Amino acid sequence: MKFYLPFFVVIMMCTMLLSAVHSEEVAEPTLVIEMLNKRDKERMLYSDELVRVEVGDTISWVPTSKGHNVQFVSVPEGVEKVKSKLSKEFSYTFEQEGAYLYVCTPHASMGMIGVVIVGNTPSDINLDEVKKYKFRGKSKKKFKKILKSLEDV
Ligand SMILES: [Cu+2]
Repeated sequence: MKFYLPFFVVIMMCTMLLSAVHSEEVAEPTLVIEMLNKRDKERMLYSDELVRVEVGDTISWVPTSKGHNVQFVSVPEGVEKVKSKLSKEFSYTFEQEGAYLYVCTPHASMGMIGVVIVGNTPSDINLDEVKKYKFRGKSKKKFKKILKSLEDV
């Protein structure tokens, strides 16, 4: 029996390790947003420019077209402004209520921007701050459009 003991210990450790890895697996996304070069007459865009999710929900941005990413530019206090890698899928789980404004780094002035509202009371948190963000180029108009449709979301 003594001979087998280390073997069992190894097996047990492997099992524990495997279950630990398993429990850290990323949850299925609540929502998928595509990063696109073109849709109808529009160029460089996210398939959903304004979405509302709940705390704990996960969004996956998928690189349907290459050369895009996600960069948070205005977020609730205490949240890290993450920046994803170009042409790679990016998943983010929203742990804090509020408004999140993000851009595609290479196309930030070409209208490739998006807003995520987390929870139901964003105006009390940081929406006013998000609204102050200054865009250039085509994104100015796009941002106005997004803010206008905010009332309907
Ligand atoms: Cu882009």
